[in-house]
Amino acid sequence: MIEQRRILATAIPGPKSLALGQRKTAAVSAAVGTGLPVYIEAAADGILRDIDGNQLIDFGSGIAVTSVGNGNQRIIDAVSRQIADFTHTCFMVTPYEEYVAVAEELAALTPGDHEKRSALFNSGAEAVENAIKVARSATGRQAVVAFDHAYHGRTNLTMGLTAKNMPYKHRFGPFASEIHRVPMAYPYRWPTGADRCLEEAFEEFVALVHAQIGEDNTAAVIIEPIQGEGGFIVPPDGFLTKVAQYCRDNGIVFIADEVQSGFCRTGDWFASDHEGVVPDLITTAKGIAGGLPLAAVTGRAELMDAVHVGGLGGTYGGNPVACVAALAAIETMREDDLNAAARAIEDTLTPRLKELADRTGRIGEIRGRGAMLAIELVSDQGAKTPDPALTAAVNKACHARGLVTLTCGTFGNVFRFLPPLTIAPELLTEGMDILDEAFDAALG
Ligand code: PLZ
Repeated sequence: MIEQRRILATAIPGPKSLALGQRKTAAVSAAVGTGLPVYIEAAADGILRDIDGNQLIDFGSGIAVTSVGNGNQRIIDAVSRQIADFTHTCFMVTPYEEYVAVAEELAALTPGDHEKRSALFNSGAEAVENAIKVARSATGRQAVVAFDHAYHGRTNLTMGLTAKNMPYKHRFGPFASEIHRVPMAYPYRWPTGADRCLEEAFEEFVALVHAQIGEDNTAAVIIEPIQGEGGFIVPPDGFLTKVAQYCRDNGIVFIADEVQSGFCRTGDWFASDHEGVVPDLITTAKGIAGGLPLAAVTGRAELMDAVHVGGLGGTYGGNPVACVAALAAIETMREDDLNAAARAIEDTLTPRLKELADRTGRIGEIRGRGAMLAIELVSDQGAKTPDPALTAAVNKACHARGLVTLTCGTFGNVFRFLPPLTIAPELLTEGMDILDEAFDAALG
């Protein structure tokens, strides 16, 4: 077991990581970037240990994946047992219980008490693609509505749904047709002010679908209940409810992409739970299986069963090793009440972020829920001018001090916090001390 403390044994990155970096350059496509190029050899709970003996505090969870803690013992045990039993048959060829058990858990945990079905896949993007396939097949309609600042993946269809050009879409077109974009309810940057955001964003959405697409042509509306890569944008309370109701009234499938926000991250099982929204389809991945590749589409039985037999699948989707990891992760979330843990993380971080905002005057907004929190950095609070340079400098200063941090946002000016939900409180506090230092260093 790795001791839960930060150790700086060398400069970051250290000599062994730098040497591996050279091998990487010679062997791995330059297109695959690395945010903090220390090479990891072991991890436990809130600490990652690199090959130079540095121990870093994990505020990223591998982008919201290792929510149940790095090196979770339940997952190690379940996966070890499963690997010894069998690793693969392909569920479409000869099925196994673990896949069915994950689908049962998804039916029980996702919002709504209607009859549900699931299909399992390997990545978030694949889940999103399949949710769109289900919506189109079930409705016989083609158009899909996505929001400004959305992120849904890097495959062709999901690139089209994703809003941001760099680095996701640049030079990768043409993109799939029948994707329409509408403004996101982004209170901090709503042109007429946060107070008017809810009503006006909803009105614009309705008007746009009516005038430019036609309700009857619209198969699905897809939204992240809290946007992830786009900047941890939280729509005003009531927005998701209104959009979901509008979809219901117009026979449109409402898809919540909870790939990043799901599985206790926000202090609820799903971010949709916060205002009691019941999506028709919900996509999950990341935190579902503690680091093993698994994703799912879960939704109304009449939609999921509308697709012809054999219409959904894939060689590895719902791999048994990934499935037992998911069952172990879900058991951990339930037994150890990781929703409460996520809320406790919010309670620890928020006052520190408020202090930092007051002290520096460079934080335009603190937002998010549970252990999905972010600060938006600006050079001028009045003009709300995004400050991607400061964001990058703070990020770099955190890395140099052994804190693994991530940025995001359409304008590259959002600093996000996604620690494992099991992280020790002392590491959280130490991480916040480092963030303070990093701001001081970056602001000179
Ligand atoms: N939907 C809401 O957040 C993945 C992307 C990192 P995959 N987000 C991290 C990167 O730069 O590639 C994500 C998400 C939401 C879909 C996805 C896609 O999930 O498992 O990366 O395909």
